[in-house]
Amino acid sequence: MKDMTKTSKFLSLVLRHHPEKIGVSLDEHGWAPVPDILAGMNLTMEELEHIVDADEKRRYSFSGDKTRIRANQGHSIPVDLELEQRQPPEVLFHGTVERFLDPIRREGLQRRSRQYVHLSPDAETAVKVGSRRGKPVVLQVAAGRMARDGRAFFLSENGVWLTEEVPPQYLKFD
Ligand code: HQG
Repeated sequence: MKDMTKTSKFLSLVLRHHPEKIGVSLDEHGWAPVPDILAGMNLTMEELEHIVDADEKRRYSFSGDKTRIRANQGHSIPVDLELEQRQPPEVLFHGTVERFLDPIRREGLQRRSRQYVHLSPDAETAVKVGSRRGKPVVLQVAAGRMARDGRAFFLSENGVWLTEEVPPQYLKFD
């Protein structure tokens, strides 16, 4: 089977940000019809199944009957993933880089182009997230305290914690 990394990245782009690039539309819950993805990306069903199954972060899910596919998190387009609010652990982690620290100290973590701020359940995962942009810096998030203060948390299908913003008073920078 051909190397699917590039194809998987393009699938993320389509399912999270730009379905129109291949003429696909997502429904309100983020689902795209599988036949449209296969045609638009020139893939066989076997290749698409391979991308979904081999993905180390479990970025994608098929519907039960495999007629639809969606990204499990990371969207910039507004979709309702129908996630239930969940009680987070006391501490969550966010991987970032030095150059963002000043604005983060001032404004807290903002979702930027995405629908939510993404938080990791452990420091190792946060290191990987931060490393995408340079030398990683890991911040601790007082998620338990945020939840007690009435802020909503959601857990994506693939284990990423999501929340709308993290004001600076809930962040630990060392
Ligand atoms: C930073 C990947 C300045 C934030 C990952 C981050 C994750 C601020 C960047 C998922 C800021 C946004 C999401 C502020 C936050 N001022 N910078 N106030 N608040 N930032 O890519 O969390 O491989 O949208 O620290 O593994 O890096 O794509 O978010 O550096 O799970 O599946 O602004 O994407 O998953 O960047 O990554 P992103 P993220 P995939």
